[in-house]
Amino acid sequence: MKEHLLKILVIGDGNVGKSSFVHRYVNGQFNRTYKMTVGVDFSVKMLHWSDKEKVRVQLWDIAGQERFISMTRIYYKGAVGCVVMFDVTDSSSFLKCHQWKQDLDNKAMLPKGSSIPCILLANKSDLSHWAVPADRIEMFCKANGFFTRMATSVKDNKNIDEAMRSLVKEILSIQSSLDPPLPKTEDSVDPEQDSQLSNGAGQSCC
Ligand SMILES: Nc1nc2c(ncn2[C@@H]2O[C@H](COP(=O)(O)OP(=O)(O)OP(=O)(O)O)[C@@H](O)[C@H]2O)c(=O)[nH]1
Ligand SMILES: [Mg+2]
Repeated sequence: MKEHLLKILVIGDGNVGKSSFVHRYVNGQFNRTYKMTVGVDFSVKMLHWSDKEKVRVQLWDIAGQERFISMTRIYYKGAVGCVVMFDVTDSSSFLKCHQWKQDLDNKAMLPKGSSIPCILLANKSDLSHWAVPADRIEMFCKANGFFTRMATSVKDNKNIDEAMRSLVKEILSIQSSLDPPLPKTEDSVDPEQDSQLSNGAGQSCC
């Protein structure tokens, strides 16, 4: 069984729902009261990704309040994926995503220098008074190098697992394209070629 350890950052302005997102994803719970993150919080979730692979998702929930910004960027190093989140009812948190993404691209990159895969999450989609139109979110996502975007509601448990699964899938696909191929020996067997050995590995199971 192969185990992947993925350091994933969760960034965005204060009060957008980052800690709530992590808490929902890891513990399946939602809390209405706001408790500001100071510095960074860590959480881990283990995924049984396939018959042959486990993924240890290590989430770094970074404080979004302005006063912590100078100290939190040091935590970006070694990250292989990122969630950038804003609150759909707060247009300034959406505008700030540009800065969050630029900062990320300056401070964290993949071994060959390309930017780390990043998903844009429009959170609090359960609230009716959206301040950012969906077409603007889509344009921003394409123009700023996010591989995709999703509307989430931590409160209603909407698209939480889906967003993380999509990010993990993207990270693993990038990592496998960066890995040097193993040298083939005379008697090595390619499971893709051998239908008797093929067991559907690669499909997500959770
Ligand atoms: N209606 C609604 N409220 C949410 C949602 N997600 C989070 N909240 C609320 O938003 C507030 C802020 O959530 P947090 O998760 O603490 O925000 P944060 O982004 O971690 O903030 P910082 O730690 O300061 O960076 C809390 O009161 C949550 O209950 C959501 O999807 N819908
Ligand atoms: Mg927080």
